[in-house]
Amino acid sequence: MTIEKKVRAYTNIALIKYWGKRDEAAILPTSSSLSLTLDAFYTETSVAFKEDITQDTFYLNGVLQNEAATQKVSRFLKLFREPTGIQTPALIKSTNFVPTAAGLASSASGMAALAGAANLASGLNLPDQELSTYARRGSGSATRSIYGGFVEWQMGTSSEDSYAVPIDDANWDIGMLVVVVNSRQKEVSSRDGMKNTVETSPFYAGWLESTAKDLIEIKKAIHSHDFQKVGEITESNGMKMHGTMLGANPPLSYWEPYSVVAMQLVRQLRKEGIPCYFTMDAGPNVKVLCRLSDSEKIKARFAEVFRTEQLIVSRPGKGLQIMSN
Ligand code: 2P0
Repeated sequence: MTIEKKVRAYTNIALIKYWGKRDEAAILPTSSSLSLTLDAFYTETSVAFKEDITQDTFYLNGVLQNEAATQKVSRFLKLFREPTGIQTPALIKSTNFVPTAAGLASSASGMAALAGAANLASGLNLPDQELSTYARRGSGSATRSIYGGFVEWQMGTSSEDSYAVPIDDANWDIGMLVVVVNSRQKEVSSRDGMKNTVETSPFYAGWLESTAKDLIEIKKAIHSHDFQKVGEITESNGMKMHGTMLGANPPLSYWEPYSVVAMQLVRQLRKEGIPCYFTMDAGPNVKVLCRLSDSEKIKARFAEVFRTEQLIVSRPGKGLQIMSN
């Protein structure tokens, strides 16, 4: 008998970015990072070890997945099988809850939900901090999705101490507008993009030095609820990460024309006295950090340029949730 519980994990957006590994296999980062968990985008996953199936079987959004996708899950489940001795095949059911047309299916929420469900089903019952090191082995950004609000992923010194730490519950008039510029699958995965950047960008040493300072400053700003400072550091840190990519060989850029349009609109809104700041990840979409109380006003201005289905406002999200079946 295994306990089949659904676990929900929310995605997160980094304000201080993770962009590079020092150990590819263990997914150990070259720097610490810090994110905001969002409640508008999440994944729900259940894992059940079953005697009546012959091999691991993975359904995503109700669709049986092929061997490659299933193998990725099986590789991850090995982390839970090894310490428990469980050999039984697993039935994994996962659903991504992403507003229509957003195309923001995320490895952060996906791997964090899988880690949470496997933790219950295997009976390993790791505490959250240790569970975050397991989620990390699936995908770096998943480390941070174990917790809600502002979360730091400490780079650590080894696989055991490279984990997430909750910093603040973000329950102080913080929100994010996600501007979906393009929901197509990206051409260069973040895994490949960051590897190439670490190996070839002459700006990388400067990035490491600068992001370490940004992390210290943003934590101070979060603790004093200084929204402007949090926003300024976020915008600057994201741009510096994209700067390292432009310096890579071959150069890498995830921006599209409408990404720049969105960034310019953020700057214009600031000129008009509405505090908001942008960040971008390994794709063309723009995330606007704002006061939750300003979010509808900001969304209305973006709606003059973008379709409303491209604009999703989110509040801060919670940590892993065990759902009642
Ligand atoms: C982040 N990104 O901190 C950064 C900023 C994208 C840009 O984490 O190779 O899917 O699985 O560890 O976590 C996206 O990379 O990469 C990411 P892997 P992941 O959110």
